[in-house]
Amino acid sequence: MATEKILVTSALPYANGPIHLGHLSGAYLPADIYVRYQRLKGSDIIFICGSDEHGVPITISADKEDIKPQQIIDRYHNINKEAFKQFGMSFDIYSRTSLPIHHETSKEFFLEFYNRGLLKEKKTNQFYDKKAKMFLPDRYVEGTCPNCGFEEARSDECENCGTLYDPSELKNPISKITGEAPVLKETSHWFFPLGDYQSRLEEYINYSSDKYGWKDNVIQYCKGWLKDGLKDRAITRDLDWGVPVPLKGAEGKVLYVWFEAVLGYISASKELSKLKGKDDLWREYWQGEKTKYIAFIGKDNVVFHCIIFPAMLMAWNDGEKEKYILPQNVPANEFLNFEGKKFSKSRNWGIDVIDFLKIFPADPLRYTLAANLPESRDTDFMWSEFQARNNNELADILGNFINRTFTFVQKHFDGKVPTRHELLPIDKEMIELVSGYPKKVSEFFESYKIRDGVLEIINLARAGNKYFNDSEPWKTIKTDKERCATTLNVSLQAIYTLGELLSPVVPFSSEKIFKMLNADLVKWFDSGKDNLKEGHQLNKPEILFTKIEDEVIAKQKESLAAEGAEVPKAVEELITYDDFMKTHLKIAEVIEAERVPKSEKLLKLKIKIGDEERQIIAGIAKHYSPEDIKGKKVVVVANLKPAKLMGLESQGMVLAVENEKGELQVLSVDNSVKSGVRVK
Ligand code: B3M
Ligand code: ZN
Repeated sequence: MATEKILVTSALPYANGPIHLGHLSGAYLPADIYVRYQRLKGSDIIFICGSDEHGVPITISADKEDIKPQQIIDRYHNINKEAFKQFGMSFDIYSRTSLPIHHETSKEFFLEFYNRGLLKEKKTNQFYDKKAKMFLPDRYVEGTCPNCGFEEARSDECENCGTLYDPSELKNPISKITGEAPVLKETSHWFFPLGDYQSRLEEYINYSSDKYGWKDNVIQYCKGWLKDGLKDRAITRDLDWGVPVPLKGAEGKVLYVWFEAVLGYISASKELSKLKGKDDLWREYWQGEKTKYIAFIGKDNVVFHCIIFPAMLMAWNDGEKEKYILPQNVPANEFLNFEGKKFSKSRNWGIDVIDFLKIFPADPLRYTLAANLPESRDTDFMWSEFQARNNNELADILGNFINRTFTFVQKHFDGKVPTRHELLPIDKEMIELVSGYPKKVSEFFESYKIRDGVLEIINLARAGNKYFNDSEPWKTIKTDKERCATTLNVSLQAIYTLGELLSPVVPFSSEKIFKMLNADLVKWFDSGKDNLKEGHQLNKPEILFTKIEDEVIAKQKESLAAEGAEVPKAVEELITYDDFMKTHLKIAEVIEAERVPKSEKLLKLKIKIGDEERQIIAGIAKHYSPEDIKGKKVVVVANLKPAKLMGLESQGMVLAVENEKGELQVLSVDNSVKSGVRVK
């Protein structure tokens, strides 16, 4: 059987911020597990990713910080590249769309379509901000959705009801740059005739989803788009950051970021080829008829990967040049939420990968995310689950089985693989179970059920533990050394298999297991056989997983509570006097204060608002000792819904400001003001 050629891409993250755990669950970890598994199988595979460095998300981030887009992309490209590396992503290349090779590739596609007369130039009316003297990209305009009345709709698309409309239909538009009402001004753009590909796309999606088992969520999403009928799509924008439109008279216009970002997969593959010294290598994957192309993405990117990108490739393929293959499968995931809520940068809700890995090793995170991938519905990352999966599954089941076996062999068999003697039914069952595992897990992975595959592997560790217990080697070592040797031999072979099957999931720990086994990995389907020879010398065992203490988790939850609750809203909206009066700000006297145990940030305060006593949990412990704050007259929000912080009820909020050094100062008044007085 010829080795299979596989091309795998993961969505190119925008280089406008650090990636968080949600990104990993969507498009990266499942892809990495799949690719590592395929490599073990012996497949000829390349794994492509890189930063998406154009488009409005980048310019918005640059505007916010008042720096150049280039500085933004340099910063986040490096941060994200490093985060992926520490997380163990095994990309063959992590490229960037600002590279010349990408600009050339994108222009080549545009010009191919343009020269063949495929593109239509159309005059459109676009929002223009007179004060900022610029055309406003979609995301810079907000208004009321003409369909559902949602008030924060974008200029051409409503996030609430999903409707796409013409900007002229948006009600009460406002420029996000100046806050003024923009005017519609004529500009011209090039349109890709997406509608012309409707029936071929339907055929492609029906055929591939049927033949290759596309996920239901993906099919439904595509059908929704196709049902509405595809229309021409503008593939240029008035913007000064991006790939310039390669035509005379098109100054100030760039290619629409999504038109070129998907081509980033191709240009990154070209760069990889250059680095390998074989300039045409990329063609073997992108233009080899027998290659299968799998695109891993999150659900918000489905339309671009299942409809627009395939249509672009079909359009290219209608020409004279060498033809590209289309995605064979697009196993898009749903979203991962964080402790019950959406990840949110502005509300400081969630945790970035780079920060997470400063505190915990990558493998427990990989395992926890893998065991909970949002493959068919949204799932949650919970700190408590992370701790439980690490402590109860990785440390207690897997780590324990391996550690016990190794320690026993060191102690009683000189660290050499013991001889296998007569097999009893219990041994035979275990051997049979182990030998069937590579196939079993492979079936899950091949059908992109990564989560089920991972959970299945941990079942093998469970079975190994049980086998060890039921065989009671600590007894048989005294009564029947041959029996004991057999048990350990079978256990070690199972550990070998486990180490290999786990290698795509927890690669760092798998490497340690193989170091302990003093052995190399074999091809995936050989890993269930007896791979360790009798008498083979093992290395000393090392600890694979350390338990995570309650305090460590409590600290994470606490900083989340403190941050998630206190970040101010970025956009200043005007409110009426009545709105303001809804907030009851009152003077309160702090009568008692103490630290919250196990927390660095929180103080438990007893306060009096007039005659009324209350408890407030305040995130000020780093800046105020209990003595500092006691006796002060502070300003509190008196009608805030009670909330729990570290299990303690907080009945209100103490107001504070941050100075330049990041120190908090509680707002207070002198003693002449009576407690209970309202601030207005
Ligand atoms: N950068 C959107 C995202 O990060 C976009 C993906 C591009 S894939 C070619 O969700
Ligand atoms: Zn709407």
